[in-house]
Amino acid sequence: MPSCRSYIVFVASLGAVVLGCTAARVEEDTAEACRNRYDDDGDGRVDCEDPSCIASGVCEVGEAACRNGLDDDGDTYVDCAQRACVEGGFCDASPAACDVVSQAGCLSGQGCYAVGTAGGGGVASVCRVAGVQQSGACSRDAIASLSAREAHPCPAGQGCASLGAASDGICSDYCADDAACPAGSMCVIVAEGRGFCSSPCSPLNGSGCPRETRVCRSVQEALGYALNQRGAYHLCLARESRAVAAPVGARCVEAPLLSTPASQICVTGSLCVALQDGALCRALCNLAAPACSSQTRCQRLYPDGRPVAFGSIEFGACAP
Ligand SMILES: [Ca+2]
Ligand SMILES: [Ca+2]
Ligand SMILES: [Ca+2]
Repeated sequence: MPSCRSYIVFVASLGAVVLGCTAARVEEDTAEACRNRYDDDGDGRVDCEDPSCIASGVCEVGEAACRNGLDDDGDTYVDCAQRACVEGGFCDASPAACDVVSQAGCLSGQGCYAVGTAGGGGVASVCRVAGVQQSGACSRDAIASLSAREAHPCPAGQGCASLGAASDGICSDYCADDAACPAGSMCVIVAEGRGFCSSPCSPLNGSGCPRETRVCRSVQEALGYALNQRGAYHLCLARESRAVAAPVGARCVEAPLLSTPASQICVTGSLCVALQDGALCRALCNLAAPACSSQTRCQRLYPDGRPVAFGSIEFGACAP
């Protein structure tokens, strides 16, 4: 559809006088005008880029369109997955009674994330624009300083899991039980009713982590996590965190809390086990196929029968 302005030029070249047209104001606020890929009102903004199109019902911007669960402009991006909704301030992070496991309770394009888990206090969650780092690296410090409109690094359904007091973590699936986690992984409960799926990586050699920059670290217990019922779990972590981890033979903390320094958590391939010589990092071994140094042998970690299993492998520790 030609604008009034171009119509004037065309007619004027024929010597015609078109007074009626110069008086008419062309608006860009109807469904038709807001979908024609044309700057109808000549203000430099085309279709849905023009705020006057908000009321047209075909644009994805504005309070109503950004919260209706619909792809109003047909570009496949719904609500807060639409940049205009975020940039318009319609998707600011806000505390919400959303559920991190089911992801119910937030707008499309947002994720439900747990906040303030340190200390195991009440259940707090927030709706925030969802990120794209599927099983990728994340930083708890960086998340804590995000502005209201910035996206969480992790996609909806994942949170930033890290060991001890470390900030560097990995985007990991939220879960309520093991059934929600991939094979070889288990749900590590960190607060009432929710946790993270551990990484299905090998505690012996670290294989199975998504990228070379990750290491597989064993953790026996976290808040509310019972070793004697569930075995050990493992997380893929940034490689840097290995530098400050406790080596085999070092003193360690058997049941690390969120506040436990990484230097007291055992390196990949070992587990903190308290025997007569104290709580030390012990090299793990496969009880069915042991490989220990000559001074040690592969022993069941807990003689009372508590299993330390991961997937189908039951582990022991190389001990004198
Ligand atoms: Ca238009
Ligand atoms: Ca919408
Ligand atoms: Ca859209």
